[in-house]
Amino acid sequence: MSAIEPAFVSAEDEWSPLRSVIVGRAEDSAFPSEPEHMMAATMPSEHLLRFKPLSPFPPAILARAQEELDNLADVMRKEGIRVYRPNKVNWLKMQGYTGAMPRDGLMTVGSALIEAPFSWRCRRHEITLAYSEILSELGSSNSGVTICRAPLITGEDTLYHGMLGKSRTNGNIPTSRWSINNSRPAFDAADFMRFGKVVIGQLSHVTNRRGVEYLRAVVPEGYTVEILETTDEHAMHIDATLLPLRKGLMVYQPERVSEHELRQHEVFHDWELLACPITPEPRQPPSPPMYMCSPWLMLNALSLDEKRVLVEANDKEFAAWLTTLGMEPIMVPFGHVNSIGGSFHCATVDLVRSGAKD
Ligand code: ABU
Repeated sequence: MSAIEPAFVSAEDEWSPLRSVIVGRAEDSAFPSEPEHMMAATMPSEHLLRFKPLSPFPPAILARAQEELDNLADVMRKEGIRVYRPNKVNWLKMQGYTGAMPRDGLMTVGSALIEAPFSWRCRRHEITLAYSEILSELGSSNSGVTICRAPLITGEDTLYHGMLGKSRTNGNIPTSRWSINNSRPAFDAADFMRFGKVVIGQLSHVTNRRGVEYLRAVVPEGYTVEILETTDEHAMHIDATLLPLRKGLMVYQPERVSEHELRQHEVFHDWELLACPITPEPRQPPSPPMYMCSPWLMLNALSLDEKRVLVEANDKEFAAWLTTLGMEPIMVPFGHVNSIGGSFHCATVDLVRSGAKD
């Protein structure tokens, strides 16, 4: 399939036909080794009991997750999409986390591929270790691609200093709702989404104001970055809060953001904005445990184009509702990838979405 789409980067939105993509890999993924208060801030509290820092995820889950990712890559290839895979890395040995969630660390904006200046220390080398070859190939493709590597952190990283993962107060005045300070730029790419020339994002436990300023400085000319006010106390990644299905139609998670707030952003003025009416049931062990994510992960679907959308095989009620909106869900098993930290949107990076219709 590699002849179909040349090595290239070009994406302006989340719904134009997907032509080229990175699909992650799960082998040797390990529980992230961040301080407990950081992990606690970013996930439902019941998950902490199952969390085992500095250990591999259960091998049986990783093996199934790898099968699911390989299957996803095959599904994409059969659709004529060019698929890149990261290097295999022993994340436990490297004290890292995973190669299964490339969306957190890489973001395409127009013809730029931007590396996230991760907050989590265990992710600092993730892009170099797993994606260097992909970045080299794309960067040397002579097709105007800009590869924007994250700034190196020199000296002590003080991002967590003074933060306890809860609202800090100074008298009665809250000074921060987040677990990171502003001592350096930090963001995860999954805290942002493309809506044409406007990138919409959120502040979170991994994305700070300096990170947003940094992103504004590195996006190609003509793009702007706007920040949504969310009400998500565990905020980390916007891609289970917003699900744009096609131009002019977006589903949102009403416990995390309001229609009123979305309407403050010019880009959504003429959009149909639908609060997701399906309330997901928390998934419990033994069918694989969700170690880090909320049940709203069903919104972490991935559009292949303005009709076809990848939905987790168990999310049948959600898929049926999407069908009433004129979408054509493609049901793909992904529960073991969900278990280690994300779904289809998290596990991929759009490299090319072409505005041309088939
Ligand atoms: N990495 C996406 C997680 C989103 C959620 O747990 O809702």
